[in-house]
Amino acid sequence: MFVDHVKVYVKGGDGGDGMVAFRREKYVAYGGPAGGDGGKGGDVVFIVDEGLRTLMDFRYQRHFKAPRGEHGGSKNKHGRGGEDLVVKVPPGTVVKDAETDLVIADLVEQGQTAVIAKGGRGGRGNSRFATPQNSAPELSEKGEPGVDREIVLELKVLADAGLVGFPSVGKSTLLSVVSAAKPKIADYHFTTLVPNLGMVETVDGRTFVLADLPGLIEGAHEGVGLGHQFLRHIERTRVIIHVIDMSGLEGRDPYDDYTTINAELEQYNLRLLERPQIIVANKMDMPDSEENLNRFKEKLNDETVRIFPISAIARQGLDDLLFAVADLLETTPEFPMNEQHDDEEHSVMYKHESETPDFKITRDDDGAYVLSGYTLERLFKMTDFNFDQSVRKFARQMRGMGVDDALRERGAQDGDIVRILDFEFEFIE
Ligand SMILES: Nc1nc2c(ncn2[C@@H]2O[C@H](COP(=O)(O)OP(=O)(O)OP(=O)(O)O)[C@@H](O)[C@H]2O)c(=O)[nH]1
Ligand SMILES: [Mg+2]
Repeated sequence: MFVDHVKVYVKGGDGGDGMVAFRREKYVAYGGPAGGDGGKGGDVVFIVDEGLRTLMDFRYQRHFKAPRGEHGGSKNKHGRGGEDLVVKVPPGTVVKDAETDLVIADLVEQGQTAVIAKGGRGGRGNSRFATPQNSAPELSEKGEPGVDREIVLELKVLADAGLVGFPSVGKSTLLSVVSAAKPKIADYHFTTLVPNLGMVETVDGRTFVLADLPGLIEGAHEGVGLGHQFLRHIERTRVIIHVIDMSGLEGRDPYDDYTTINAELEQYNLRLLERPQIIVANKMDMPDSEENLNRFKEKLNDETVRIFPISAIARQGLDDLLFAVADLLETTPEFPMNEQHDDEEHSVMYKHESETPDFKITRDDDGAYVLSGYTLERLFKMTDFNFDQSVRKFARQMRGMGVDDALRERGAQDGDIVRILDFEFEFIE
């Protein structure tokens, strides 16, 4: 089992801005407020799709932004909400916040969804701010910014297909030329000591996980060589790719290899032989291979068994082989596992509301006080500084949050510069 791992940026859509507008009717010079609200920004939503097995798609697309809400209009017309951006993930995907490492969602079951980045709400139009004291407010909110964050997707992967065969037949070489995996390759036996996994993508865009297993020898089922513990890994694969060295360079007969390995699989566990098997005749670039393959076919004497002649080293015959594996995987159900399932907690939705303070004060080199923090910045972004009333409202809200007191405590005095994002103003007592 290995962990597929990818970092992705997600952003919920910003809310649409609220509108400042007034009714204009015939014979009415100056009507009441009529600015509509902005629409809500779309959420970034992840949904489990059983058709996916890997996080491969995320290697090509790493930014996911939901659309923003429409701005409010005049005549109290509300902006339309942005549509949610729905992103498919394979079952078993754990979503973590890249910064805090906290789990945002644990996506297990087909169709399960989780909002990963919420869209901002729409800003309110000026109609909503009308009061008896202020019946014609020149005041509206901008849309709330959508949540944006870097996340890490993790997927624990089990192999779909496993490479089995004698040592040095070229299993690791094959894995290395059909995936990004970099297994150790050498001309001595038992080069591979632990299984390697790689993700394979066929030319027509299908993906599966391929395991390269340590070589098997006679007696493997009884614990000879490295075989035994790794036969367990084959138990979890749905298709077995039986790699045979056709060169005959090691002095063994390819057909004997074939029967010996199958006997091991059978003796280890009867059910292993129930798995569909694909035969790969490797090292076809060597002088005697063609002849050996013909002899192998004669001995096998079974026209229904498909054999894929390849040269892993020369990268020949690979596409057809991969198509066949992908086809077979599509029609092969999962096999029940003999061992217990990993005792991991499943189907729990974790939610961690961060307990960060509303704002933070730091000092810039030039002595300016810098205000930051999600809540405060959000308030700032929602303020339309074109309108005096909005600015005054923002000042009131800051005071309410305790910003003024905190600045005073830090030593701010009349006329000192205070900065929020790229905006500056003076501190006034
Ligand atoms: N001529 C030729 N040599 C190959 C080919 N594929 C692999 N080899 C060579 O065979 C040797 C063994 O290759 P590996 O990929 O390490 O074999 P393995 O099956 O993973 O071996 P173990 O990990 O020991 O079980 C290396 O020297 C490879 O270069 C091929 O298609 N043609
Ligand atoms: Mg190997």
